Amino acid sequence: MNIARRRITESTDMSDTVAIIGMGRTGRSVAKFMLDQGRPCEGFDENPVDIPPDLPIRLHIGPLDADILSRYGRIIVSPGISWSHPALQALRDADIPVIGDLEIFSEHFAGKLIAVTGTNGKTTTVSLIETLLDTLPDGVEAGGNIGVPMLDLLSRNRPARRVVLELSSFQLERCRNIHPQWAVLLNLQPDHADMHADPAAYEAAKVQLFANQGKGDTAMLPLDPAWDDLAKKLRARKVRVHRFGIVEGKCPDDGSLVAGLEMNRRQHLFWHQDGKPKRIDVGDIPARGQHQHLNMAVAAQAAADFGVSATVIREAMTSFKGLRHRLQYLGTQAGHDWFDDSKATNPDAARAALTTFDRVHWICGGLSKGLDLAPLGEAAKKHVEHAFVIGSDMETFSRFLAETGVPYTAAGQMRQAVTLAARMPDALPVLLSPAAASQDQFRDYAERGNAFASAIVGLGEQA
Ligand code: UMA
Repeated sequence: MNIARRRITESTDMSDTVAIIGMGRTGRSVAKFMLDQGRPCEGFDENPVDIPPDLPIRLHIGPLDADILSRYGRIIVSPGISWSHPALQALRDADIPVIGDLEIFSEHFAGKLIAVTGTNGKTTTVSLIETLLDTLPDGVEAGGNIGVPMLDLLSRNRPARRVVLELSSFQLERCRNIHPQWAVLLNLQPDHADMHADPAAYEAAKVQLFANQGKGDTAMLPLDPAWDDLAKKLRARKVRVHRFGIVEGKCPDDGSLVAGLEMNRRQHLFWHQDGKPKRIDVGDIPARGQHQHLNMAVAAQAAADFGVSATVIREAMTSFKGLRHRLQYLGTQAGHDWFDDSKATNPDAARAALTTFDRVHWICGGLSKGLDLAPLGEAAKKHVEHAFVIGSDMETFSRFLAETGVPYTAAGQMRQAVTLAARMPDALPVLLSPAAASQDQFRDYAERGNAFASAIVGLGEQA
């Protein structure tokens, strides 16, 4: 198909109209923003959708057609539609720009942008940054992958002057012009392998975060040597580069590590403020897990860089109990402590959760997205007493557990897994940390976590 030629000969002129692909939260937010800007819009979706009556746009339901889309002046696509969808690929092959809402946000936002990406821990970090920066006179608004579509933040009567965005690789890969004043890449683990062409494409999308940074901007990168090259390139562009991570003993004086965890006899979370390290004893932090503490150190550094006082940061860190479905303590029932880490949708997140326990009963499984479970092996062997497998990829998980030598039961459904775990004769905690996506049995990870919690409540009712 020669899209370019068809575009020229096509008689209907849609060059002033915006094509919005995907009419979920993002699509509806883009439509509202564009209509407010006086741009006519039409919506495209491959599934039937309900559009609110205050969004007067023409809808096209059905398979996406690159030829039709190529007639529109701008094509804005939602993050959940694969970048390699044949229609999007055909458009890009014909040099027709396809962008996401982040590109439009970056065109219009004139305030200070703090951007957070990474495979795991984004929402915790963004939520904490939001809490901390909200104590400043201009406050802050949070949006992006965290749930509030980013253009909604600009549609308000008084647009935010400071915004913190949680950005997924899908949002980053369809944007070229993002320019955050403060940006962090938390970590990069294999995930969303099903949605990206290859791991290199996933990494390229995440690194896009820093592409337009320059003098006066801050980039925060993990201490891992894998990021040394990027750090060097950014420094050459006069970007202020912070590294964060875990250090044995005290953090070095030379500024090479600005935030993270000090592993002394007692562990400390630290960040730098006014040129000096500030510390909190990890024992004073209610949230569990080294990975959570690292995210908290990053948030503390962001807050310090934007002028939040050390006292406020300290108060926030020592009262933060963690977010729902992220290693959340649900209480004691049937002689066990129960922890909901339903948000652990990939092996690395589950590994981080397992390592925060000495021994644990582990509820795992779901949609494994083709991810390799092997990196979980050591943690499973060391920390799991017995595993209960749920979800559609039970065979994959069962094979992995058998090969690792971890005793397991194929439970199938959440309620069954909870009932079986409750009957274990010891008093070990029970952890739901699936290492897999939820959409085989649930709408999303939140619904999976809620099903876990209600099954635990059900135990009390049976007793
Ligand atoms: N659709 C198609 N064709 C497809 C796929 C989807 O037409 O091939 C249509 C669907 O029928 C639906 C619409 O696209 O009507 C949905 O678009 P979407 O999946 O982009 O969902 P939104 O409601 O716009 O939500 C998106 C993010 N979703 C994804 O990236 C999958 C939300 O992140 C985000 O909060 C929201 O924008 C606001 O910015 C959620 C998420 O699961 C939390 N993110 C992933 C994650 O965290 O792992 C990346």
